[in-house]
Amino acid sequence: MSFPDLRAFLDYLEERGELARVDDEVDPRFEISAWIRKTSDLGGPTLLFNRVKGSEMRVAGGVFANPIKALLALETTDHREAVDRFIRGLDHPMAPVVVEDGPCHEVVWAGDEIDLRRLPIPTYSEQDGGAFVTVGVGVCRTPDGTQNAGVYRMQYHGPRTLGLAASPYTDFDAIRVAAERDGRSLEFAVAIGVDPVIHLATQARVPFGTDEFAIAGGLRGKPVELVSCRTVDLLVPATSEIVIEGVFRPGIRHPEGPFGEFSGYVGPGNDEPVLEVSAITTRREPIYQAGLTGIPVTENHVMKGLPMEAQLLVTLRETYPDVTAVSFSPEGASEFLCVIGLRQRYAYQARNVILAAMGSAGHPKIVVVVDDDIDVYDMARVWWAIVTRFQPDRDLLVVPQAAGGQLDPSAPAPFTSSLLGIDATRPFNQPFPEVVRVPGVEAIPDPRTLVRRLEGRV
Ligand SMILES: Cc1cc2nc3c(=O)[nH]c(=O)nc-3n(C[C@H](O)[C@H](O)[C@H](O)COP(=O)(O)O)c2cc1C
Ligand SMILES: [Mn+2]
Repeated sequence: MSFPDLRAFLDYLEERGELARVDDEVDPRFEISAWIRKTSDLGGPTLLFNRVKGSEMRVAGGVFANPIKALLALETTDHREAVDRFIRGLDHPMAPVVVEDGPCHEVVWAGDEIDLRRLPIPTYSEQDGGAFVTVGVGVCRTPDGTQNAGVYRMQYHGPRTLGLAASPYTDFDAIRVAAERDGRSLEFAVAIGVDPVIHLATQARVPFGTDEFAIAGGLRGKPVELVSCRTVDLLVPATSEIVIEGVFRPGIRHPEGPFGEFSGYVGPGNDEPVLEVSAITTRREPIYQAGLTGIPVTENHVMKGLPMEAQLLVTLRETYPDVTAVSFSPEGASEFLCVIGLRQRYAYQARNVILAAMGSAGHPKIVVVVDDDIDVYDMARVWWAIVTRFQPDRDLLVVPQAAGGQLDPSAPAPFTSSLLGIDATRPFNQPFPEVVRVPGVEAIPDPRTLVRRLEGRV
């Protein structure tokens, strides 16, 4: 099975008790984000807002409110299985196919109808500079014509203009900077409300020139269907709920931000490029997809974690096949902290693995390596390994200044950070006390399933 669109995933979540419908009217200014904040903090359901102030459209929020949703997007509830599936998708990309027409063109706004105020674009955090499109899939072309897709926040500036802030680590930024250097305009399209697998595919830190829709195809086991945009030479998922098309003209800037960031702090405002909107198309009765970014855990962290884990595992294994697992846990904002499992084969191997991870495209700030008996997804066990297998004077690596530190308030300068490596593996081939074991734990059922629930209790 694969999800043809966002709606199919929302149905799938509902069947599993992972979706709640909110019938009371909600305000796109802070109220949608307050609901998403609450459900994210409780590990609760995805939300479908049926009545949104000032808009005809429904809004889905918290589609990735907690880590289980990313696993469900890959149709499993097992983290390891989800990573394996992701790696298979990366290994077997499937080129998208172009179809003649698609639901995203059911409604085409013409002339004066093209007005971003008709979209229920939320304002999320108190300190935000305005309303932001936060989980649209932004599509453009590399100079050789390959499509590139990623998620970049876009601020509402006016009825036909949006600002975009992309970090220098993204392919999009490299593409835009090159276009501007050559004095060329850059065509761009944003697809809002897509199959969740497409969202995940955009978050793998894959090499420049990789078509993220092909990775999505590999993940789905079925090519993504794309349709041609109306006013730009780009292809977008045919079943997108809403598509915004436009162009970035060279040299145009407008103040953008501030914005409540994935680090959990307010990110500064800057002069940023501006998208001139040339078309907006939607499905019939479209569902706008909202997404919160803020203190972990939010959907921003959940969308990033799993794809980054799969990609770094593949990258590290090319040199170190003894690496068994990688986690970018939400506790570390899914970017700052990386835990790596290793089946040691020679002395000090963990340290080389730490350096390789520090040099990877995810730019982690803290890298911990543990033996492969430690579950890297279980921070309680990771801490246990650190406190019992790691000696600060012997097993600590500090790299003074390196690229990294994206939106880390402790960083001395933007995109600069010192890096920390923690070798929490047992010294190779040296005596070490045996780990305590309780026989037969594997055979015991989950006692939580045996609890008798009383009506009305959570
Ligand atoms: C919800 C969400 C919001 C994001 N917002 C931004 C953003 O505003 N700017 C940015 O540079 N990256 C942002 N990212 C990360 C990029 O989408 C990610 O690095 C992606 O791989 C970039 O793709 P590219 O390298 O092909 O351009 C966001 C990710 C998520 C999940
Ligand atoms: Mn890319």
